[in-house]
Amino acid sequence: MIEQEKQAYDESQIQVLEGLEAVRKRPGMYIGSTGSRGLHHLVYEIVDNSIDEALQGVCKNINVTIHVDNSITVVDDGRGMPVGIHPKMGKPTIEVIMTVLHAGGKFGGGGYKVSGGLHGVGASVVNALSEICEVIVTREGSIWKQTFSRGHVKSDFEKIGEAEGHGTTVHFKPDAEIFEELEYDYDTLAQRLRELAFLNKGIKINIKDERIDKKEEFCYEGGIKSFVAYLNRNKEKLHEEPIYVEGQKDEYIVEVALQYNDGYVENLFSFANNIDTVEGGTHLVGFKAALTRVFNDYAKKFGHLKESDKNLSGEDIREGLTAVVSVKLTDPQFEGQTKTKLGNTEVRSIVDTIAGDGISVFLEENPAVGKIIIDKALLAARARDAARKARELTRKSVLERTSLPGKLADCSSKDPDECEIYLVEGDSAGGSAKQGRNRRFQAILPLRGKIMNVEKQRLDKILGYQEIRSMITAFGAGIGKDFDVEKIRYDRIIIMTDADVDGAHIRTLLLTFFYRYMKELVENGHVYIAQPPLYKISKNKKDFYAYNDKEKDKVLADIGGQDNNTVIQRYKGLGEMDAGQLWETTMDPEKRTLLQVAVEDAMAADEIFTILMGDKVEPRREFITENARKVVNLDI
Ligand code: 28F
Repeated sequence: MIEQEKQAYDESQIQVLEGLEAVRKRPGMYIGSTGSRGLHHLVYEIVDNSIDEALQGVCKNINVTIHVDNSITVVDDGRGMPVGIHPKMGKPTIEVIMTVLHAGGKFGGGGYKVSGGLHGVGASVVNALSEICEVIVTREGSIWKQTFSRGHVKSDFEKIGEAEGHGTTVHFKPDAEIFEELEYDYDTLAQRLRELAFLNKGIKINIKDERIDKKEEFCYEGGIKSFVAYLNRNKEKLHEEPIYVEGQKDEYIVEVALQYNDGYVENLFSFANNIDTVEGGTHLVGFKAALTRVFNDYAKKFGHLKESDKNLSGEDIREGLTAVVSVKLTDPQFEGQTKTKLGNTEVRSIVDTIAGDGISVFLEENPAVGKIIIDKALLAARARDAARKARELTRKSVLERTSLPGKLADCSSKDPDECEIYLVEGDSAGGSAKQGRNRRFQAILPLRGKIMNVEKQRLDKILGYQEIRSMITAFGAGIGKDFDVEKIRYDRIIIMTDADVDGAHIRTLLLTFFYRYMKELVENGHVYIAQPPLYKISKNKKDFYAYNDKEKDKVLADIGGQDNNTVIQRYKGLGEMDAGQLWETTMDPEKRTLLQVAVEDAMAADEIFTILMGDKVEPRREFITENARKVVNLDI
């Protein structure tokens, strides 16, 4: 009998080592990447265990500390990990949790595990990928400790003292053998911790950075209602308080919060078990269906819409809407390309019913707010009709092919994969670009004057603008909800503007337009920014180009310093370069550098565009001051 048990123990031991070795061999499989993302993911895995405790109502405080050596400590005041011997494994439960892959799920024993990072793999993965990992548990009057390294036990589980209270502390230092990037970014962690505090009302989450002596506390009694208020903080609100609905059916907890602003974009964010469901899913479908139905019923009932009128479309009703939908369920099914789409079919009707009932009660009780929202949706419907007509015209002209914009110098190749289009500020630079280009695969579209600020206009107005129409027809992929990135005629869309304030402004306007109306263009990495040189340095009939001050100094050093024969020209605009120079410095694929435009996430992008292009001056000043380094010469 004893023999047998011993054998079982050995087998499980072997499995354990194999399990965590697998994690070290292919870390990407467990935490997504070994870059900065994966590094931050380790923190989320540990914090998720604390959040699970909080969701059971037995933990109120979570503290996260970034230490000077970029190690992390997470402390919670939950019950503390169990300190007994694990009955099946015959060793301390803490050791099992820390060294057995997926222990959290497997040993759950009916435990209510709803939290979980994208990969939901738990503390053992963090242990496997850390050079130091220490666990301290306080419960039942004692303090217990065990330490690990790279998945292996380093010191046995032992009692190290006595104390009142209860809770778990995990301290870890990511393994330099595994991670390419070891430095934690305060803002990245703070943003996710703030989000978790919004998504789990009442929990107090502290973050402290000992490297820079910075700290913040996140605690929102209002939960996602506060989240929506926060998302709208830089916008003009149409009603004071966000609408908030919560409800539960069986094991499903549903919360929605929404508030309208005077803008034209919809900002919907959905979460399942605290995971950002970027691809949406059944919870979002249920919410949208409820919103459309309830507002149409309301509009008819109160005479804003006649019985014979056509219904308002979902899109019209969502214009200017900021909303958060959050569901918690025991067995979430994640689907989609990035496993961020909630698939549970039963969730659709549950959210539909709870959200629908709640919102109609709100409207009955707040008819003034209801009217404001309906009025806006009616305007949106009218504008959308006008936009559809305008769009049909643009689409027809695309089909006819005769009417590519007159100013476009198209390329001869028709293979989108090799084609690129330069959007060039001004006719004169446009002229040089046309002369200098490789006409086989490079198209040039000069843009004259200013591009309109699409953040302040509805689509019908935007479509009336010639420069915008030129881009739509040239790209050939439609706009707005018709936009189909597969139809794009150029793989690379390259913005080429002067390196001055106006150039930066035009660039921001174009990026705003692309992000709001051709989002996949940005998301799929089709948008680039050309990098024209800042200086030309000439000496003894030879020309050198420098793209920043540092390079200029290097060039000067390389050519033996500055003397009477040296001429340094600082380019003020593209127009100062002739066709040959423009090709050589900025357009020749062999020599140029392009900056590819990327967006980290929708929430951050919306914030940036709202601040940079919106009406409020104060947040813009703040943003530019705070991000001065990031937005060099992006002067709005
Ligand atoms: C800093 C990171 O990991 N906190 C945790 C608990 C509490 C329990 C627990 C954790 C039970 C069956 C596995 C205590 N008492 N913070 C944390 N706090 N894990 S992790 O249980 C582990 C599971 O198998 C806990 C009663 N039930 C659960």
